Amino acid sequence: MAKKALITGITGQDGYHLANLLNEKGYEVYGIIRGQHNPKRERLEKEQPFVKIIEADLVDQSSLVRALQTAQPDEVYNLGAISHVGYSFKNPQLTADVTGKGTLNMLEAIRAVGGEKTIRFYQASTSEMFGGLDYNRPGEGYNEDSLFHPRSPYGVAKLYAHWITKNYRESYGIHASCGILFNHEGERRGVEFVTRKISNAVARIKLGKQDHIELGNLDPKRDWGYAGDYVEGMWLMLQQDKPGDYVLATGETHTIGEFLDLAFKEIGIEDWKPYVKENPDFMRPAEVDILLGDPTKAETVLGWKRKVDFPSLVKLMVAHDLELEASGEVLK
Ligand code: NAP
Ligand code: G4F
Repeated sequence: MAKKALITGITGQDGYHLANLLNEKGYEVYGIIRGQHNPKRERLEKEQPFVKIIEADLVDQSSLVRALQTAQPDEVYNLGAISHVGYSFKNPQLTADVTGKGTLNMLEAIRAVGGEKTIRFYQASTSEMFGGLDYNRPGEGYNEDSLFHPRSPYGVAKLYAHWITKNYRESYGIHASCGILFNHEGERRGVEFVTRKISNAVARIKLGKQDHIELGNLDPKRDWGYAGDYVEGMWLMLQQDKPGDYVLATGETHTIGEFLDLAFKEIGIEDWKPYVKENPDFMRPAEVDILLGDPTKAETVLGWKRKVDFPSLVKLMVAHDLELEASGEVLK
């Protein structure tokens, strides 16, 4: 019998990569789509016709119960969230409801269908929970034992989701694991995130479709990996005999300026400064200055290791956007 997986956030970056991975592994893949006319549904049906779509919403627990009854999954991957940090400052309550309490709704739905002993659960936790304050293993990278100090409504909501997942593991014996993932990017990254915003703008500048890019703070450092590598880690966590929490990261950190250096070099521009304007609209009320992860536990216990390095990541994103923009296809 093929294993069955239910993915929330199927229309997002990670949902796309994870659905492909599970399909390759022979899983029956179910994906939750929200909204009465979600424009991303058509793309999903076209690109990943193997996904069985279920309409539900993380804020509506009864819809999650029905989704579980329909899919009868062996594994649930909870990737759905308001995931943009800047947006979370503007919509903190919605972020708490979806990103925080949405996780509780799914865990309660698992209990409601009696799935505590049969369903394995993955929670998409985040390095944003650490907050980037360097009082904690300075220079070594955050690991599973590092202190949390979230710096945004998103980070706070994710920390609630993280702890409620651990609590349900301890209280009800659910095989529930949290992947504390550092930033991961790629050709499916939303254009509202800084790496994709840059790769897309660089492609458009090369093709004469735009003459500059407006960005916020260029100083923060991020531990950027490739999303395709990270979904493999999610899957590995649910294949372990015992549930646990794991950091997935590259162990390297780079500034946005370094990303700009490499991206503009791809189109033959050495000095990007004339093409970049500062726009305070993209600044945040509180910033996470530096994120650096220590993936030793995932490497040792799961045998996970990222494959795509930073220069290759930038290269693949710019190459993809050059092709996309040249084709005249609309960015979705
Ligand atoms: P993403 O591209 O922003 O996707 C978010 C997904 O959540 C979308 O499919 C979205 O659906 C869905 N969603 C939003 N509100 C929902 C609701 N009320 N009910 C059900 N689904 C809802 O995010 P991602 O980059 O793939 O990340 C996946 C998960 O990992 C997220 O939880 C994110 O917070 C977390 N994470 C990401 C990273 C990273 O670097 N990418 C790092 C650490 C953790 P629509 O398409 O309909 O909006
Ligand atoms: O690309 P970002 O929006 O990603 P951020 O805030 O690090 O969050 C992402 O990674 C987290 C994992 O650490 C995930 F949990 C979260 O869901 C999301 O996927 O911003 C990166 C940095 C920030 O310091 C931001 O202030 O880039 C800076 N930045 C500068 N100009 C900008 C911009 N960010 C965005 N989105 N847009 C700008 O114009």
